[in-house]
Amino acid sequence: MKIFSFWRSLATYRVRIALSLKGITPEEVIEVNLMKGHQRDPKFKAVNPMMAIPALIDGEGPALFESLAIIEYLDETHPRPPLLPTDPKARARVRGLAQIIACDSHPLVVPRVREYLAHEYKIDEAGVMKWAGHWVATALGALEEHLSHGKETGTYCQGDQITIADICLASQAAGAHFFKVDINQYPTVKRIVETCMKNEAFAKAHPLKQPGAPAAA
Ligand SMILES: N[C@@H](CCC(=O)N[C@@H](CS)C(=O)NCC(=O)O)C(=O)O
Repeated sequence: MKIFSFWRSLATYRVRIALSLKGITPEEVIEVNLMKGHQRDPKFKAVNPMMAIPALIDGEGPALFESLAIIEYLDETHPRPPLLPTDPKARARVRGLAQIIACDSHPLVVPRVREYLAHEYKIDEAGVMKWAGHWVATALGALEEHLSHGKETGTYCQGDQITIADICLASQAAGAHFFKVDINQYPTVKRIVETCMKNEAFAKAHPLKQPGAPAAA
């Protein structure tokens, strides 16, 4: 298995957590340096035409793309431990929580969007940070509502089982750190993330634990 990765990538962080939980170590980690624009290199564009990481190649390929699709592939091919509950309503809630993060919030703060705001609309760094912080905080507010009021919430987002929702929540917390959003405003989110981070699979996959990461960011 090969993964295209970069320390700061929140979407790749999600896949790294899933790999760790499943006990899978990819034979090759190929760095795509997002800070140097390497996602736009023709060689990588041939792997993922969206010019985004993660991408994962298992065996002969083809390259898989989109973190949630990759995580579900890993869950289907390596069923233990399961990352989705069995009950249909619980599965829908877990996917919904995950999609608030991966589909509603994260796409608004990725490098291509921040760079577009800066280059096309001449928004300065503080303005871009404000934009990103706004969308990260909006999702965290919705997640806090769901998690603090939902009777399905337990040790983790859905009862006492680690699911795709927890994986995404950990990535959202890392994004909150990068974009200076205070996670203390979201006590249930904070509690669940802190519980997740006690698990080695989450801790060792963290962006700041990856090769090339700065000591703090
Ligand atoms: N929805 C995608 C997001 C992929 C994505 O945008 N990844 C970011 C890094 S977290 C990226 O490679 N961005 C490149 C760019 O924006 O230029 C997923 O969940 O995999």
